[in-house]
Amino acid sequence: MLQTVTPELAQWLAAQRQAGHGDDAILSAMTQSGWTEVSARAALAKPLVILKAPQPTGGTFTAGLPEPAISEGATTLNAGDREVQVLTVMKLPRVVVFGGLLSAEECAQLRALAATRLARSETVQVETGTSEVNEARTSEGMFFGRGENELAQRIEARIAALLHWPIENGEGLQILHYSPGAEYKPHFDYFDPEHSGTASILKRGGQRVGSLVIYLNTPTRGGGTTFPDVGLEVQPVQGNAVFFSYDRPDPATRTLHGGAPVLEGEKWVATKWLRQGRFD
Ligand code: PD2
Ligand code: ZN
Repeated sequence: MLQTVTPELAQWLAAQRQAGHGDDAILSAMTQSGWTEVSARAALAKPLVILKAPQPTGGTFTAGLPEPAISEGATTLNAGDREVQVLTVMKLPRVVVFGGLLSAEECAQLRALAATRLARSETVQVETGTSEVNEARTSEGMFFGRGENELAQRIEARIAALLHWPIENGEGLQILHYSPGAEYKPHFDYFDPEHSGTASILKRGGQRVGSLVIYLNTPTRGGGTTFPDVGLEVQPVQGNAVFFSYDRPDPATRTLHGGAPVLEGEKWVATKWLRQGRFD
């Protein structure tokens, strides 16, 4: 019988290793509990599977990660209804900067539609899974419901074509507005499995596995998106976007990132977060 590495077994294996048990001891424990030696050895040889956090039950998840199909040396990509430039590509963290994802008119329309609905941005309260105002995030924001209007539908379809990820797995577009001095301190976009509020958040669509931050204007000065672990700063230019993905909710993905303070002018972005499964 084929024996597979379930999330529970992956968690058990990780705990054995953390406790300092060597592969021989783990192998022996597995064979004593009914594993064939061949299957146990195969399970032990799958480090990436083992590192993955256990996934919540009750949902079907899309395999793999969102990822643009960039053939070697390509400078443009087809995003369905629009051609998009590939400006910067990084492997770890997986970061891709796109040029011209939105037109100037689309940026202006999103800003205008969001303007009357802005409220002080909140962050997720890790213990309970609810949201609260936080000094680390001094922007104001709002969420469009997924597919809420024709513009949101068009942009969501374009993102799905660009990143090869189902529209249904995306959260609604979030619009953020930063005034001079406002910032978003470095953080991870995934939900920390150690926090007690995470389990309830994951029931709806599972983990976040990718983020796309689209710049809706060009601030006069400041407001770049920073990746402190790798010393990268993406300058906010209207219509451009920065994409990054994370295969597990772990700092080893090096996806710590922040919105640097806006020094002059204002900053508008639209963020699209992508989940493992349907986000209904
Ligand atoms: O506005 C940004 O540059 C930014 C930076 C970090 C946005 C987000 N995170 C986000 O929306 O998660
Ligand atoms: Zn973020």
